[in-house]
Amino acid sequence: MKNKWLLGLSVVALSATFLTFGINGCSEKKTDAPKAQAKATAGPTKVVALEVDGMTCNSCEVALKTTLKKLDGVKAVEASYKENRAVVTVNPEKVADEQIVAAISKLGYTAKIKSDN
Ligand SMILES: [Cu+2]
Repeated sequence: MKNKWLLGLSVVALSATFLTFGINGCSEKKTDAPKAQAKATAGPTKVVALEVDGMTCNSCEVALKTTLKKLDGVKAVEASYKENRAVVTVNPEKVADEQIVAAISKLGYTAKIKSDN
């Protein structure tokens, strides 16, 4: 019967649609924990703790780390989207807290300094 054949065809088409929508680039899970950056840079060291809103996945953490590490004076960056925070180790003679906040804001996240020292 022709109707049965058509029904089978639409089931196949429907399955293909679900498969396509199942792929979501921003929800991928990686298991590697943030490693402490042991980059030896001369000069004084200061740790800046920030509250960061807007990160939703590992890609957001990577984007934040990559951007901040490009700043001169940033020695190490740790970020957690689950805890909405970032910890940045800097040379305070080279980079100001405000520059870190500004760089994070440029990415589209909201950053607030937790500790001032
Ligand atoms: Cu993301």
